Amino acid sequence: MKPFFLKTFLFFIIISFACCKKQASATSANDNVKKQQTTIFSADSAYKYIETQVAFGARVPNSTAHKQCGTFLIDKLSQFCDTIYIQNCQLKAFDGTILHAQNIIGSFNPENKKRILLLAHWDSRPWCDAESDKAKQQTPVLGADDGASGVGVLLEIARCLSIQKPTFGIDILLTDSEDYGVPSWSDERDSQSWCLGSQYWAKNPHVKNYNAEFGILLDMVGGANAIFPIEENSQYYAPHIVAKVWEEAQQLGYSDLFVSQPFGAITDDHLPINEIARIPTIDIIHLNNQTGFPDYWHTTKDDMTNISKNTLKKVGDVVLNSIQ
Ligand code: AHN
Ligand code: ZN
Repeated sequence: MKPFFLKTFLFFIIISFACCKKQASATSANDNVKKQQTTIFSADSAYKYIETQVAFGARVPNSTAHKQCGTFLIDKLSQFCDTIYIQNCQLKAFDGTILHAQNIIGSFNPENKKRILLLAHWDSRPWCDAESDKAKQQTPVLGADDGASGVGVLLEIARCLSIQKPTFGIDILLTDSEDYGVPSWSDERDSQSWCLGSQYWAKNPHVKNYNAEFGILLDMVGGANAIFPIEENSQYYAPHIVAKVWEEAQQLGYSDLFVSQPFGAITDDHLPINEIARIPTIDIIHLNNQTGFPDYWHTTKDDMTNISKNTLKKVGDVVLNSIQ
């Protein structure tokens, strides 16, 4: 009896070990698959982040929608990043209005000296001054593309990075009060009236002596018919980053969007980052040689109907691949 018991006992021990081992290896294989799959940039997810921002209404500084959207963005970035910095400031607009502004920064590996900066503006413009119909000009811009699209792509990138942690530092800077520049009906032309939040950040970075190897600004990156030619200030200040990003796009087969043609120089958030913070920074922005900015730009038509998941996916892939 005894040897039989021993044999049965040993048999079960061996069988259970074999089962455990099999189970363990199956689990780890699953984990790998899951990890690879979940770090893929999801255009559906980016689209939802844009939809949520737009649902608050126009995010004009000092408005309720602006405040509510700020809370949403802080909440999302806190979910994905290692550290969050909130930079509250009062900025004076060209017309003397005091804007209660908020730059929001989410960081990965905040202690790492090697850093990359990704940015987009989250405010929307107080006036549809590109409308020909005067009655519509006082309406604020909903900014599905102009504001929400860049932020939506960056939130989705943050989600990807929270799953597959980068080995270096990444900062996601959501700038405020980019779009409070002098309206087109005014005779005044003041380039300093734009990009107030990024001007403030460049003079007062969230971390003392902040530096990054390079920066990428996303502005109007969701349009269905978007193309991204090479913006001239980007080429002037950061030619090596332009080359790297457009090359990455070509390798991914996205040269239909990332066209290797120069376009004029644009005043945008990358200017203070280049000129004041001295971080070589490019602007990925929807520009067209024939029409300039998209036709819905600074009009009541800048809503979700223009947003294309196809464009979001391509921009997301290019940026994610350019920072790896
Ligand atoms: C100017 O019109 C001077 N700059 C355009 C920057 C901008 C506004 N991007 C989106 N909205
Ligand atoms: Zn704008």
